[in-house]
Amino acid sequence: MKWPAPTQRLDALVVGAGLGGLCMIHLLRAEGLSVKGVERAGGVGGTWYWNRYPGCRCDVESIDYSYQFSEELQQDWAWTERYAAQPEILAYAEHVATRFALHPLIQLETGVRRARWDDERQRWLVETDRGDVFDTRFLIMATGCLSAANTPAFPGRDEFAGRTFHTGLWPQDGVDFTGRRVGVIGTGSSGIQVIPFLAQQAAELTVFQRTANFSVPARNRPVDPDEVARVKASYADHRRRARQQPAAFGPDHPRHSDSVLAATPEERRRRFEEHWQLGGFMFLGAFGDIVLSEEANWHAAEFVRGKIRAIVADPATAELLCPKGIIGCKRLCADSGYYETFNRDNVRLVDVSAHPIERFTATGLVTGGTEHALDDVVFATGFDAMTGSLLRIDIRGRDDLSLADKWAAGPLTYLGLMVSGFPNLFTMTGPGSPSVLANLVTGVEQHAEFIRDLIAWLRAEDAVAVEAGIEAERDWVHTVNVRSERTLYPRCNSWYLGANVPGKPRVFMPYVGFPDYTAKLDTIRLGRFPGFELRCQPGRAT
Ligand code: N01
Repeated sequence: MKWPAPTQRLDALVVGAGLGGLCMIHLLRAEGLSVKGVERAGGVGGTWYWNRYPGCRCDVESIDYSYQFSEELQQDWAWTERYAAQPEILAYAEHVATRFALHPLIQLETGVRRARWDDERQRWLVETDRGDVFDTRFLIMATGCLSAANTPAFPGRDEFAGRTFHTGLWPQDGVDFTGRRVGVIGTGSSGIQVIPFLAQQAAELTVFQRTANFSVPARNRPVDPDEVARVKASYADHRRRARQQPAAFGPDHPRHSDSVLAATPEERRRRFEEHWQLGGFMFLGAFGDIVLSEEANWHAAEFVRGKIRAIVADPATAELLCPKGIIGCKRLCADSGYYETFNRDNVRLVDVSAHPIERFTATGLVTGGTEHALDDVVFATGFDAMTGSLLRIDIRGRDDLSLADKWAAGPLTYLGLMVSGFPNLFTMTGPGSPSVLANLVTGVEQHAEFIRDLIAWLRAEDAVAVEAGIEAERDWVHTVNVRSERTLYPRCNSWYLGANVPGKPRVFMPYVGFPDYTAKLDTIRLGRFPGFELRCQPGRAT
């Protein structure tokens, strides 16, 4: 397809104005680059713009889930809750965009359709759905890891006469479910957060569960002013210690390295109970081998199943809610009253593993030959994670190679940051980086700083393009695979593996090991970017 003439020339185009894009734009502007952001939403905030469903909140503590690039910002901003709710994080993103004067650089309601590398001019052409054609030296994809909503193609979906919603595309003005018969499909983190809220409003709530998930109470509460004062007195030190943690948060969380298997039954129970009370991800810190050994994992899983049986009054419902698999293999959920919700008279659990959803009708949906009458359906069916938001754009690198073809058997990157064959294209928190396995604000900031430094190096060398070397990419993909194989992660059907999207290659996408990754980036930076190859202006030697 022919390309129209460019409408704007830039040094850098950043796609996406979530927490990654905002930080990237800020850092590149400070380098003196002409930079612009495009964002398909009507405002900044990314994930936190779209996921407005009731109950949506972060599962990383607010003191950690925030930027560290500005000491003034982190001192001034005051979180109200231990785990911030969606409106507060969205307000934070807005505050950052205003405080650092980023709004004028961001074009909203603009989605990127296609991008093509022009090897002769060593520049990208990028076309949007608003008719812009950007001619840019650098193209930074800050499109998010969990931003391409996944709605399964259920037969007859269009026949349904009621209202439908996806948790990841929630209406801006909210939804009133009072007096309605509501169905929720999906019991991942989003489902587990929204279900208790829907249950309070709806006349009847039917939860369609395919796989039971492990969830630990989040134990959200207002922030403790003494704790905040302590952290703020030496925030830089808190951040430094957080970066040394497996998931880049909670440097003061109790974490044990001993084996479940070495503990007596009493000690196991005591430790699991203590960490259940701490809440959320902290449960997995009860012992050192919960996500490494299947036998150790079984004890942790069995403890949680015991909790579910104790909370849920109806034994048959409790059994259906008890997950069979490995705890922590899929992302552990953090809830506020999820299991308790099934003790309400207006809530019903339908197992769709035994009897999958056959089809929608005008008035509901059918499982195992039974029609469930519904007014509204909420899809909490997740995302085409990590690669979806990139592959929904037609991206073509050198020799017209498409990213979709390059990644046909799974994503290939160097450090999750660059792809060989795609010069000057950067993927923030891309597959092959710790991304979704660590605090994502720290992750995007780390990538924004690295991309800034890589571009500064390129400019200092008087080069015009940088690209991941093919060998560096191959070795890194191997490293990522070896890392995940040492864990229990590849042993379940998670979105980390793309297993939730029919036809998606089954490859474990994130890199396991945030602190090692940080050390690796530091070494690469100090060593003048081995694995990255520079190209000078045509006609000049490299
Ligand atoms: O999506 P999911 P999510 N028929 O993919 C079910 C982050 N997040 O939006 O498990 C029936 O986890 C599917 O069933 P199964 C967090 O990283 C964070 O909930 O595939 N059911 C599953 O139950 C999280 O992990 C926060 O068998 C179908 C559900 O839909 C990630 O986002 C909050 C189906 C999808 O679960 C994604 O979470 C929210 C079908 N055809 C999200 N297809 C916090 O910070 C899918 N399902 C707390």
